Amino acid sequence: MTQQTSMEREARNILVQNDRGGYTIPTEGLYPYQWNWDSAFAALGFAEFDIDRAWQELETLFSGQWSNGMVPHILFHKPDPGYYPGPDVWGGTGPVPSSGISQPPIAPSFARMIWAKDRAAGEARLRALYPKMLAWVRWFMDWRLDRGAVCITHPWEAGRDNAPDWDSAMAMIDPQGVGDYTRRDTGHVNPEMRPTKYDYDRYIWLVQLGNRLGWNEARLLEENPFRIADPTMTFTLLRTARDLLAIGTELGLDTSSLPDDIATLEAGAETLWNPDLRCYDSRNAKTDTFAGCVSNASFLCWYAGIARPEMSAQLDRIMDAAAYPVPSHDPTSPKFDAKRYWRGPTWAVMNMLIGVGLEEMNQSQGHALRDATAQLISTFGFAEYFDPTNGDPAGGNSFTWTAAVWLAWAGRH
Ligand code: 9WN
Repeated sequence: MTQQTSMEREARNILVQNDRGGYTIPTEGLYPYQWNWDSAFAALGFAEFDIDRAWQELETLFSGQWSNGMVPHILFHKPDPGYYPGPDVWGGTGPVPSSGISQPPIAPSFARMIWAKDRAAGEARLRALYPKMLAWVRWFMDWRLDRGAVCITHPWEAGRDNAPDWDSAMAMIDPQGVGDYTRRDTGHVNPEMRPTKYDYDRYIWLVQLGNRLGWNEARLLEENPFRIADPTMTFTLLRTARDLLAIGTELGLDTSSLPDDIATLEAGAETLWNPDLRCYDSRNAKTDTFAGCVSNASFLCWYAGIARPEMSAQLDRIMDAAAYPVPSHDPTSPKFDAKRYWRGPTWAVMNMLIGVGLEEMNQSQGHALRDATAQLISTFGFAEYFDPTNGDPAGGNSFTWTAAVWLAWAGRH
């Protein structure tokens, strides 16, 4: 009990210390701006002790929405030399200096969770956010579908930067002319825990391409060689569409597009089913080939309201194979790397999304996953991510989303 109380205090302090006035940075130094899906977690964490601040986080995120509906993955509210690539490299075209890509659309689903804690006073704020959230869904549906599944156009868009899912597509990019640049991330954390230079050259090359094309989605569709239908985006957008339908129905708002969107995304999710792997997988939309990766994103199916016995069996296998589940990549795969970011480490945020889905669908592993995540954070701290073989904390520390996961989910038994 005492331990829980001190953990809770520490988690709140992390959110308060990372608060930059209306938005929360993921961690001091490494990530000095507002990130899209990190902010959704921050909002949920704040909702446990400062509901006004929770809504404000989401409102600030949507203040950066572009006129085409896209909500950027980074909002550069105040310049900071500690992060590369900054606003000048991106050349975002929205109302706030920003990147030119999006991130997993979890904010609308989290807005619904926050509303559940603030029904009366929160209604007006949710009503104001609703058309913006709907426009974001429209942008994905208009520009990012492949056979109904949602595609990313940059590895950073899925939030799983160097996942093995993208390896073959990354190998098709020749980052010629990318020029010299200085990474900042490797000055903040151990380079062995970060993506390689091979990856970074391609990340920056893709940013330069988007900037050159003015982030015009029609032109990017033709010219960008990187287009992957991904379970992170597909499952989170499907859930968001379901949550917006529920919100809109209850508040008497326009929901007319959502039933069709949900049917499209449900069909799209099935195009990510890899029968050989017996798992949801990433699919290269340019070549229509599977990556062959059991990742933590594969297990977001329940979060999207989809259950399959094969996925329960996969999760049992993966939970047995890792001391601290859920690893971002299958520990039995030769590409597994326990410390390198999205190629093996366990992320509390993904555990929460997976666990919430499991619990809502009454799957038995939900409880075990919540307990394992609580044990991981209480033993090893509020790290960015963890080595799944021994729990070693890795990446940045005093991390906003890990603190938020504690407050909103893992620390609540
Ligand atoms: C690029 C902020 C973000 C997360 C991502 C995570 C990492 C950025 C980076 O940090 O990505 O967007 O520079 O490595 O992969 O999921 O949102 O915490």
